[in-house]
Amino acid sequence: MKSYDRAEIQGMTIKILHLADIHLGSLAHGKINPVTGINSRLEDFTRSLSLCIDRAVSEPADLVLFAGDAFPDAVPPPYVQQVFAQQFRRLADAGIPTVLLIGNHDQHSQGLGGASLVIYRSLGVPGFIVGDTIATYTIPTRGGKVQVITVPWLTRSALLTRQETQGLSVAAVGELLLEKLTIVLEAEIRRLDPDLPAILLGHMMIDTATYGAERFLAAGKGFTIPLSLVARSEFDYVALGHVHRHQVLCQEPLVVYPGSIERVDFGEEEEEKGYCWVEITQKRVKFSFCPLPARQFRTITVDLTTSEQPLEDLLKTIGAQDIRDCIVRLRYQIRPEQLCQVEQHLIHQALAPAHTYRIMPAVQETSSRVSLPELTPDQVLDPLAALQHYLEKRSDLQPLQADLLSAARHLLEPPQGQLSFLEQQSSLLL
Ligand SMILES: [Mn+2]
Repeated sequence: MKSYDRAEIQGMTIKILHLADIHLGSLAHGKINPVTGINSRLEDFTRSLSLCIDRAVSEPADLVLFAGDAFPDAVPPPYVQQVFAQQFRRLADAGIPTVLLIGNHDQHSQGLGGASLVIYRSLGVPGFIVGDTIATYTIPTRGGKVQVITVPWLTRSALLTRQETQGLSVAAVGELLLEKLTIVLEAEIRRLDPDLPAILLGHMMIDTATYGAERFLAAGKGFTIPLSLVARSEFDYVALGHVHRHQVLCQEPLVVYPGSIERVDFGEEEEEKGYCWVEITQKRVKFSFCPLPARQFRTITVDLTTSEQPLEDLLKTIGAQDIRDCIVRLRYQIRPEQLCQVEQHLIHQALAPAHTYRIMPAVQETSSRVSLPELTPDQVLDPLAALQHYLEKRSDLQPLQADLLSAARHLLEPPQGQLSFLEQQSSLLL
């Protein structure tokens, strides 16, 4: 752990709120709130975000670090932009310095069209910094000065020229990108004032992280950064974004993903949601994860194929779950002949306490497929033998069996000296 000798720093504490992956405007699994006319999921995400801002304002925090992915994409509709601005404006009003980092979802087509958050720089919001490049900021706060290195989501166009990547495989480009990042980051680290606290704020995929839904959400394929590149003794805290599952990757220094503030999809069903509260005092970093009351997701899975009374069993399974106000998906396996026993309106009734739900029946296929005898390297079937085997199993084709076989023979084994039908076709192609 670093120690700070300057008198001005001794005894001071910098209180930081670190949040990430807001994804405001993810409307999946929502419904229109009849009272407000707003999608209930936007209200959920807004509530979680406002709880973060409430904490920052009431403590107050000396610095707020947002580690990227404000919206599902770089072109959020105005009413979603407005909600985001309304919340973050409260930080500006309270005089709390804030860094908004650019995540992969905030970038418009490989960074060419700017990013959704750059408007805050254009507006000149007091105390707001937009991190869309690798840069170091020395930020004066009520708790003293702090240095923040911003590393936004990196695309190859951020660090490499077209000539450098021409003809290279994706993996080779990734390696080159990592090489460049190492050099650029090293330069920033060497310029740090060792007497001031230093934080790395990055939107990135660290190689040791475990992840869920964002693997599928990622707009572009990114590359993975080794933990050793960011877990440097020069940093007091490494504030990350991108992975939606909260996790601490390293204790010394603390390398932390706060995770998303609301569940974005079922991939995050089991994850706790929240933000991080960090206090940096001379020689010491105090860290805590603060859970948020994010809406619950619930998957109910039941196999009814062996059930004597499928409807009763299904309703019993649903009844045993606490689904009130949850986003529910019900998956059940069933045989076709059981379908008439399952009254849909009763399932809907049972699921009514849920916030929203999806019913996903999987009807088990009963028509047995024609199976071929087990094939080994020694035992192979030529096409005619395979056809013969198939026709034997297909009683409905019995009357045609002889004709089909002779037609096949004609196709595959032409009279001496002639090309087969298949050979004729392939010679035409050549
Ligand atoms: Mn991301």
